Amino acid sequence: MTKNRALAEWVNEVVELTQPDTIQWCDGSEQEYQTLIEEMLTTGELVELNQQTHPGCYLHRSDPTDVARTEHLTYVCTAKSEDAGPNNQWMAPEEAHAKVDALFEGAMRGRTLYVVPYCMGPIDSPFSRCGVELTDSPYVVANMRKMTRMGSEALARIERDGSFVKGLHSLGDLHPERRFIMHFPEELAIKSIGSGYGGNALLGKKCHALRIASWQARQEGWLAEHMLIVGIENPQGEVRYIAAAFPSACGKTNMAMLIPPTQFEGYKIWTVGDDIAWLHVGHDGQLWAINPEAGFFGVAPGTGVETNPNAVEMLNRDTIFTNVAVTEDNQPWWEGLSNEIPKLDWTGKPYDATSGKKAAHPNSRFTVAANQCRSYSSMAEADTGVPISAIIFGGRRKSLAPLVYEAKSWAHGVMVGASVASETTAAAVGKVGVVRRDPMAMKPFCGYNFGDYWGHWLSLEQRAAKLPKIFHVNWFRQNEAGHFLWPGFGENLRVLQWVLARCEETGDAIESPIGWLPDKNAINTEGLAISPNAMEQLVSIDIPAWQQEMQDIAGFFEQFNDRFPQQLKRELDRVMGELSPTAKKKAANSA
Ligand code: SAT
Ligand code: MN
Repeated sequence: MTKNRALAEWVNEVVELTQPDTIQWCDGSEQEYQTLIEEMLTTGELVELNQQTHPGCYLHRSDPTDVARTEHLTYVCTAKSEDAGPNNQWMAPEEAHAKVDALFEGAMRGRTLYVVPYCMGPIDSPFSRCGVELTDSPYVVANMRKMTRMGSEALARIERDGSFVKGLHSLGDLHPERRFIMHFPEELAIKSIGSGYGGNALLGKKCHALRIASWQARQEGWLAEHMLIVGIENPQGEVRYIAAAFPSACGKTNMAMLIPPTQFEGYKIWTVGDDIAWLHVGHDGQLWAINPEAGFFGVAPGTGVETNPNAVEMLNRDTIFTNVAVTEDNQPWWEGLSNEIPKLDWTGKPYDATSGKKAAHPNSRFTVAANQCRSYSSMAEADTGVPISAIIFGGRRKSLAPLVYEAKSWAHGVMVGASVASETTAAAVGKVGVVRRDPMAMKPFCGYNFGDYWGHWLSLEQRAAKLPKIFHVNWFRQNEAGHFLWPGFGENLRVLQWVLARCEETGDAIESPIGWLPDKNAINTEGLAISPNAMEQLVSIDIPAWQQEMQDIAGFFEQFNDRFPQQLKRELDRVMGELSPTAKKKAANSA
């Protein structure tokens, strides 16, 4: 089945352990995909949607206890616990292997074991990395085919390179008490059992392309980040690329597919990726990014013709929906798509609109090949990746964080990224809307100690001559009445325009202790119904609140002890000093 000895031996070991009835080596062909779909239609794992309006579209209703990532069951298993850091749950590798292997024992009896070779990134790019997922879920195989370059070509590359990440997955009995997502970065291995949900089960995504890859990236001198990549073409035809990190379900897919406001004639947006970026230092000293994925696993609710018309259009065919509702005529439906009242809710029961419950699960998803998106960039397939002009960090914050500000230096930018906080969303199990620190939007995804990770970020300055500028944005600021101050969506291009102007040393800015804020009229608000008062609120800072915030950040950093880089400590002290008037006065007196 393969010339690669390590792969053949590992498959044999897994077969012995899990006892599947059949083994299927996946080639990634259309025919193979169609056969899988037909099998799942027979077993009920998929139901057919309206094939007239949505050809090739199917719905998967997951187990109701298996609808999001389970961070409390996700572990990083390094030999030393300090290497996983306080940002991860840790288990000793032997213990973790023993624990999950006991659950894998005989787990595939009566099932098929699918061998899924995949490549993260363009098949011939030197930046791409391969993996093999062994799974007993045909839903996972079908999703991996949309999300990655899966099949024969990936296997050929594995046989050429000789290396791959080993991912073992089984649905197990789907019981939350027997659900674990274990990462062994030192062995380049993943073992996941008891869940069929995207981030837990499509192992190429968060498990490989973020947790394992971030570890590999540190060793090899690059970065694996939770970032979208978008190209902005101006009327002169010049394209600049931005990479932006936001926590899950904060609108990365919408931003990656943004439609320019009507006033921005001649502007075009090119989608390179919506979730993950792998960044390398090029020979020219710039950061170059590839999107390791080949598809979108996006949040359905809130995706509508107003918020993301490109997405709505791409979802009209060849899409796998998970946990959405369906209409009277069997079309997929979710909150924010239309005013129609759906017939069935996400569990398949008749929907009662008076119940006050949502019809689609708030974390319901679509899986679709990236090339179905009208704005998909041809550069997404380029082996070199795209050069990054700016890095943006953002969170969901009702208050405090201004619409946008620019870090004063690379090291300051790393501190800004390290102190990102956001209100939690439905993408992970747990309470929604609580503020938590989510450094670089990587809290659930960094495969090693954040202290070391920030040190690695800082070290790029020695290795890259032309690093991008770093910014922080907050699209989610609210006024006292709880209304969003900024319209968001396509209008965010107005902010990106200032960001790019800053990169070209043209945008007007005012220095503040937390960074450079846009000058009063620096953001183009032409044609936008926004009051000068709201705009003022959006680009100003509340000093006492920021002093409190910096105290909080300092407290958060304390847990990283001696792994916390001194350079970040100096940045923190500098910002705190600038925020404190007494410190300023003292400095002035001594000058
Ligand atoms: O973890 S998933 O990839 O399923 C979704 C997300 O949290 O971004
Ligand atoms: Mn994500």
